[in-house]
Amino acid sequence: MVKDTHSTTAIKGRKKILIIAGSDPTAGAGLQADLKTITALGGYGMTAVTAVTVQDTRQVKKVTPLSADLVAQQIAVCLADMGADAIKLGMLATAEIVQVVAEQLANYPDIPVIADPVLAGTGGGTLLDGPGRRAFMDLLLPRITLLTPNGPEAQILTGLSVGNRQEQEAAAHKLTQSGCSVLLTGGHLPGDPIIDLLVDPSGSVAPFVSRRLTGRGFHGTGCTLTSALSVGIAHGIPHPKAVESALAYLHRAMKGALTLGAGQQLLYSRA
Ligand code: PXL
Repeated sequence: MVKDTHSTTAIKGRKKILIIAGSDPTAGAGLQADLKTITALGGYGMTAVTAVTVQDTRQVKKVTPLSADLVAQQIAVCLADMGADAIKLGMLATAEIVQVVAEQLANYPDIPVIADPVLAGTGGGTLLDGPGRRAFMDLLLPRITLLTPNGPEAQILTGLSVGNRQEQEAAAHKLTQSGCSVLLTGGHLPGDPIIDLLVDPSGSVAPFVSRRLTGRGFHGTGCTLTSALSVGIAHGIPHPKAVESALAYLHRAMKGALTLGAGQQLLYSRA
């Protein structure tokens, strides 16, 4: 009898995560960073590509969104055939893509959604346009389980200034009003240590304190942190513990960062 080598691979304990994000050819950010992180942490990542960027370690040179219909189809086939324990959102590029992502997610209300509101690249370039930002707030935010903005992103999404710890907390509270938990990272605020704040819709606030790592600038920190979080949440780990583990992974990847190009360093960690 011929042994079936295709259908027997168990993924017991290995969580499936659908990544909906853009491509970064340096593989430092975007869906490549997401896949590397999820794989390193023992998950299985699937990808629905939203856009192709052309960038090196210094700057974003070009951004080309895919058609919203193509994005919707990638999501639909993965979820119908394979299912997912969590969905991780990164760069969404346009209002049309935001809308079809919201429509697809509405078919799977029980899957947790962890979202990095990617608005601009670390190397410049608009990664979600103005109408996309409004659609994100109106259509997607209410469906998100945990949102992970940095200071500038929170500032744009709320219209509030995020220049100090009190403002960071106020902006996070405002974002939770649509029902999601928020991890508002503090790396853009001056000083050492960095304080990231986890705020949930009930109003509870948990600070996470880390030493600031210096270097030539790190590419893909938001993608890596959010993907690591999505693995913890796929396992059903409570948010504070998932944040602690994801930050530990992020710091390992920052400490192991590689200097491969002329610009920012690329995060690297095997686990
Ligand atoms: O780090 C945010 C980000 C997300 N996704 C893509 C990117 C970037 C930053 O450059 O290129 C595709």
